[in-house]
This record gives sequence, structure tokens and C-alpha cells, in this order.
Amino acid sequence: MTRPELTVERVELLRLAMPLRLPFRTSFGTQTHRDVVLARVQCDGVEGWGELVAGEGPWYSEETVGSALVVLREHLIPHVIGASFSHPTQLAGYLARIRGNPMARATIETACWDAWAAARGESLAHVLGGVRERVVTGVSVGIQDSVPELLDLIEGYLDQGYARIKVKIEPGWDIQPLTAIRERFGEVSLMADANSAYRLKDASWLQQLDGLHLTMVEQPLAHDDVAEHALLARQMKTPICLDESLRSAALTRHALDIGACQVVNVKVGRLGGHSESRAVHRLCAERGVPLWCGGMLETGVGRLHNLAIASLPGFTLPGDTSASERYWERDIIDPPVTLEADGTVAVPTAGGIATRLDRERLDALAVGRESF
Ligand code: NPQ
Ligand code: MG
Repeated sequence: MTRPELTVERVELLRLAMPLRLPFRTSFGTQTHRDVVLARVQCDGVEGWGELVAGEGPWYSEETVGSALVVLREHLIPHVIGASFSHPTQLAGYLARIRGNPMARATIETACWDAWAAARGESLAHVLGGVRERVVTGVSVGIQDSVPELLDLIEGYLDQGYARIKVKIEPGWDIQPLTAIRERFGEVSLMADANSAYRLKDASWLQQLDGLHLTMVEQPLAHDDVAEHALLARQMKTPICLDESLRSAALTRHALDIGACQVVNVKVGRLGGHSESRAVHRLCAERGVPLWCGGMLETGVGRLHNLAIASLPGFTLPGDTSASERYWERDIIDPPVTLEADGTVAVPTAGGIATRLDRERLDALAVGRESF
């Protein structure tokens, strides 16, 4: 099949206010709703959709919804309008002039991949190189007020079929709740995510995790200190997974070179898009490093992008690719993402995300629109 060339004719930014079903507490704060920006790119009669995954404040990374909007409006969209590409990997050329700001870049880059899939009438997963029809899925559980509340919540998720439980930890909420989970639920697949809540001097405390047989501990130390993770890794049996620190394929290679992590979390937003995510996937495949797809409390649009990338062969561990109802009373896609009792969710087969959008729901939630 010939490759159609697509030209970006128009970009729209749609801002939505979405209440979360439950507050989500991590070591950097509590989230009760999501300030969502979606991008719709129109290319030669097809449309593609992407989601900005930045938080309202600079807690996960320095990007915020506000800062990303400035970058999108002033520096990114003006350079992409009128751009033609015969493959979405060529967008890197237009986006590379922008340093940092990966979530802003990914918003447009992922939308263009979606438009490309739509133009070919193929699924996003297929054009990215996906091989799986279903993705094994875990769930990320926020910090709770008490251990009994945590255990009740986890029981519900295990009943729904989630294949792995990830618990957010911080000093004062770590060994005790994790031990309680082991006592109550036996050898369920369990991991912990600290979102940088510890320091290297906590190494002897963190060694207690080794007795709990976690599949991994995610980002225990500072977001900008990969070298300290390498030192910690030498003192622990529990595999270390990096999230916040891995901002590109190059930084992922450096982290692996020095033994800072044994597992890689791929987030399309943190890495600046699908092309860079595929580069991380290729790197990890070469080195036999397992990877999994993280989550950023996405609406259906970001969720479908995550499922597409998670269908690549190297994603061998359960992802934070949970069902829509984990976060939303009602998602903006119809049908929503659902979990099967076997702990998997289906990778979309339709050509493009647009066909699955619930336009009425989008209109009901919209608090702002801009066209470029
Ligand atoms: C993680 N996500 O893996 C992130 C952290 C996270 C599903 O655990 C607003 C926007 C609030 C993004 C809270 C999960 C957030 C956010 C936490 C991301 O580290
Ligand atoms: Mg994380």
C-alpha cells in the first residue's frame, strides 16, 4: 500500500473538567478531578486525537496544564500547522526544536499517529507495531486513610480481576500496609510506587521491602538522580523500576548502562510521544529489559493510546492500563475501556480514536475550545 502524505490543516484544543470517581492520593498530593486538554488534529479529511497528560501543578514533572498550553499555542502548534508527513515518525523533525516539554509534544505527536492510523483505516496498535489483542492490566491504588480501607479497596479490584496491584507508598505508609496486603491476599502480584518519596539514606529501611516479594519498587528516589538509584539497586533484591527519571530513550539507555533500574515504565506523555516510546521499546527489547505501560489518570483518549503502545511485544508486565471506571463515572469514549475477568483489556481494532468518542459527553464537559 502506498503511504498517503498527510498535511496538518487545523488543530483544536478542547479543555474538559472531569471529576475523578475517588480522590487519588500519592506522595505528592491528592487529586480530586482532572483538568484535561485534548488535541484534535485535522489532516486531509481525517482527524486524530491526543491527550495532554500533565497535571495541574508541577508535581510529577515540571510540566503543568498551563505551561503545556503556552508551549502548544506559542511554540508547537504554529510549527506543525501546514506540516506534511508521509510517516508520523517524521514529526520528530518538527517537534525536536522544542526542548523538554514532552507532554506538550506528545499531545500533538500522538494525535498525528492517530490521524495516520485513521487515514490508513488501520488500528493505532497495528501502525505502532502492536502484536497483542489484549493487554494484561494492573491497578494503581492511592494512599488511603487506614489499612482496613486499603484492604477493602484492593479486595474489590482483585474481585474485578486486576492482574497486579500497585500501591502508592511514602514514609509512614509503606512496610505496614504492604505487609497487611501480603497477610490478607497471599502472593498476589504486588508492587509499590514511591514517586520519589525517599532518599538514599533510607536504603536500610527500604531493604525491608525485600521480604515482601514485590515484583518491583517504582521510582523510590529523586526524579533527577539516576545515579543514586544505581547505588540503591546494589543494596536491594527487589527490582527497581524507573518512571519519572526516564525522560527519553537516551536517558533510559544511560540508566540501564549504570544499573539504575531493572524494569522500565513507559509513559507516552513523559517520553514525548509514540516514536520515542517505540525507541525505548526497541532499546529494552535489545537488552532483554521488561517494560510496562504506566498511566496518568487519562480519559479514554489517552487510555486508548496507552493500550495501543502496550500491545507491542516487549510490554511483558501488567500495565496501569485500567478500565475507564477505575477513574471515571462516565468516560468520554463509548464503549469505555472495560476489564475482563481474566485481568485483560481489549486493544482497540478500529481505525482511529475519533470513531469511539462520545461527542455529546465531550460537549457536556467542555469548558474551553481554541482553534488554530
Ligand atoms: C505514576 N500514575 O505512575 C502516576 C502518578 C500520578 C496511575 O500511578 C494528576 C496527573 C495526578 C497525573 C497523580 C499512577 C497524578 C498524575 C499521580 C500521575 O507515578
Ligand atoms: Mg510512577
